Amino acid sequence: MKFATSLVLASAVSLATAHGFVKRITIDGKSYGGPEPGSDDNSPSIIRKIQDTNPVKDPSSAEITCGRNAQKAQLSAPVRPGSQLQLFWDGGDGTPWPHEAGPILNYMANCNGDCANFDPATANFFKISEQGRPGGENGPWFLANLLTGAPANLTIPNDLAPGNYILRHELLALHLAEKEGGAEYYPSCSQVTVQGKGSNAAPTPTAKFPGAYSPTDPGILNKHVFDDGFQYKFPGPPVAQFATQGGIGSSNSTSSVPAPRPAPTQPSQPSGPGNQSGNGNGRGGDPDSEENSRRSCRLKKAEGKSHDKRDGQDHVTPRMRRVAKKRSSEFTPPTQN
Ligand SMILES: [Cu+2]
Repeated sequence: MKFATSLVLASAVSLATAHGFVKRITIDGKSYGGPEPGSDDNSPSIIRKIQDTNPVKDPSSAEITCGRNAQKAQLSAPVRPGSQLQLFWDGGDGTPWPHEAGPILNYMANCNGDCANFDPATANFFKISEQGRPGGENGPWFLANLLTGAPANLTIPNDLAPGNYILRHELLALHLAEKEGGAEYYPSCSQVTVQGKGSNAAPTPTAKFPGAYSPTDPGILNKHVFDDGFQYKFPGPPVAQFATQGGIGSSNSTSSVPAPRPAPTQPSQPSGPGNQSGNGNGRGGDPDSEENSRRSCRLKKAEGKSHDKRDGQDHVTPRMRRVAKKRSSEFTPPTQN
């Protein structure tokens, strides 16, 4: 009996493969591919290669900096203040990114020289943007856009001084965040060279990775993450402030980030300032819409065979939970005798 159980568990674990990695980045329309995780591909890239698509689970581990066993990359892509980047995630093995709940956070740090030889473990990272729920506290997360293959979006801050920088882009999946150690971190580092005439060479505040996050931060461990009206508090330092420049018309990078390219499905795109912080006043998409729920369940079904068996509650939306709860309370067990 016990033997049979562990056999089942073992086969379930062996099927757990895909979570995600950054496969490609476009910068002002120009595309830069990256290596497959764990591959032998050592061709020059701006994206630092990671070992596999699994999440980082411990924010105090060295992996929190740039991902699991991240390798240095040889290239650096030219950008300028205001450059628009699109980061395309892949679940591995041709599957889409699988998790819909959680924020997207973006940081940069000066390499003080060539990034190709830079160890970012001691770098001073400043946050350039953070994205929660474009439609407000009950709406879907920005992360849900990625389920469709749409990219994450960010803008190089106005006024950022020229130099070589590590860009630390991170998805923080919260589907298991009700339990300590449940949150999943997916950091991805790329190397960029900022050109132009920006003057801010030392944006503040800064933080280190590891160091910036604690496993008990309210944006990382939270029993209420799937409750109606949940107010999300982003982990890490506040977004660094940048001077207004160049006519994008905003005093900081939080609201200077342009609206992401429209995704083919929910959630709807943000349209005003504040939407990037996750504390928008709008009441946009309905997270409990039948369409969202169906889509999520379809996804769960489609990937259930190969994805993430360790994560028992993977892809379960609040609505799915409520429905399940209701069903079980309505269920009358048959009389036994
Ligand atoms: Cu995953």
